Amino acid sequence: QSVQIKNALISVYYKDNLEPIIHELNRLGVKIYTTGGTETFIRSLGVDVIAVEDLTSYPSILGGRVKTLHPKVFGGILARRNFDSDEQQLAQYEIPEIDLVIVDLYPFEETVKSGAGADDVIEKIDIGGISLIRAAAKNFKDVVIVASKDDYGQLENLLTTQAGTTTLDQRRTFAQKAFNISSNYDTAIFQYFNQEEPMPVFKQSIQTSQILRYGENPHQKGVFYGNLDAMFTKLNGKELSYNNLVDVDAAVALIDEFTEPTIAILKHTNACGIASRSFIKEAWMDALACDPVSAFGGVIIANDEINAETATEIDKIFYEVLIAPAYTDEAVKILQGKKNRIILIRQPVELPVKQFKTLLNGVIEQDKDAVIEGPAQMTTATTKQPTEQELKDLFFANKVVKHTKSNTIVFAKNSQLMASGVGQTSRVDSLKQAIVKAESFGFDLKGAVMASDAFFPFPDCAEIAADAGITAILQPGGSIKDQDSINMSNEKGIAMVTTGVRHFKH
Ligand code: 93A
Repeated sequence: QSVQIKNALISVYYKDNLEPIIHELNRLGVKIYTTGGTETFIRSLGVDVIAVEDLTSYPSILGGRVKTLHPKVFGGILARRNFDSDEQQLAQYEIPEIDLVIVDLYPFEETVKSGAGADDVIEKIDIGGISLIRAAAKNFKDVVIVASKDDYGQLENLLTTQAGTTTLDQRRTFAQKAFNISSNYDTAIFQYFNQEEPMPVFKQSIQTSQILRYGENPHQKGVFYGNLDAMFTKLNGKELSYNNLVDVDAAVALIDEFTEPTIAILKHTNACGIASRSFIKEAWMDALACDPVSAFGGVIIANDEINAETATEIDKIFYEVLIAPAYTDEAVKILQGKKNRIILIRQPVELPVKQFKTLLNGVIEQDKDAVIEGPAQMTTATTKQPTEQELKDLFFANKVVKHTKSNTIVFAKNSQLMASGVGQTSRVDSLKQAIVKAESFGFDLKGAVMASDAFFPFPDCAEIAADAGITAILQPGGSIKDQDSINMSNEKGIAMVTTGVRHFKH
């Protein structure tokens, strides 16, 4: 049912961005009730309001601790419209119906973060505001609740396009958001009081949540349980989507393998470009060169500060998310030019060491794959020993393999990804895909190395790789037919090392 907004109650801590809504409400002839500070602000815009004190005939008392907590306020929010006894009582006690509530709560978390003393923090536990939100959300059948500054734009839009009316669906969506806000608010208060160690797996606490625009596809709902604000500072762009989050997770895991300046570009959790260089700009240029086609719309991650010259280059392509530990001021200015691109500063935060996934009628848990084998763990199985450079590149390729979907084949040369074959149902297919990709982007595979996430059951991969120009291969080993692949490598005059560690990623 469509409801016309006639009376609004507005009580906001931060007054910014409210102005257009006030003018719109005023234009629509909506009567506005407000608390003290909000009253002053709205009057300063030249719009008339009714002070809550005049409605309740009570002043704000206890230093503001009790200002809206009164039946004359809550009655008008909670009364069921077209419900005889409720309407009678409203008339009897002279309570106006409130059909729109706008609240911006006391900034509790912000006050905690600012390092304020206990008394200040306690004073910032909002009681009246949270009650207004819960009451209005409970009565969403008749009342619109806007409990976040983020929704001002949407409200303003509704006010203008629907002439002050709202649909039941719209009110229910606002109510859902409002309960998300009130539950997160109370969780933050609980966390402040809670002296116990959080669950060891989730040091960063999964007790906060964020409703996502949708899940993997628009017809799937999605929620993130966790605290993204603890991990990233957003400099630009919209909210991370479900798919963004999945890719950002993969990007973070991959980049953490590298210590020298490195940039990776990911699509659908797989690297489509990565390079390590002495300077971050070179790393970007060589990561992009790997596959500039796939890079479009990707997630980019760097482990070093992004400077202006690197930002200028990155800015030339369309990407979804850029993550780095830092940016120079000039770089930020360049990157902020495109308003939809998400730019994040990554904060050093300890991550869970376990992984979970729902499966059948339960959940499976495992340790994250935290192992990476260096040259010391590589055993040469062939007559030919890999050169120093090949060993270095095998190490590089193995790190990429570990974070790429199985079955995986990765080609690398000079600490640059040349191509990979990802997620194929046979390893030979992955290898062939990698060869085609490398050639299509003009790479000469002569002298490049190859890493495989799992062993070779047949000598075909060694043969095809050697014929394509690969000079050193890394694989875990462990097949009963290992010797066939080793013999093939010897026959072709290339090196093969085994690591003993498989890196499946499904
Ligand atoms: O101290 S409170 O919990 N007691 C109340 O009754 C109450 N009613 C609204 N804080 C209360 N509020 C909060 O006041 C709102 O959530 C908002 O953050 C703030 C707005 O106050 P003012 O309009 O005086 O600036």
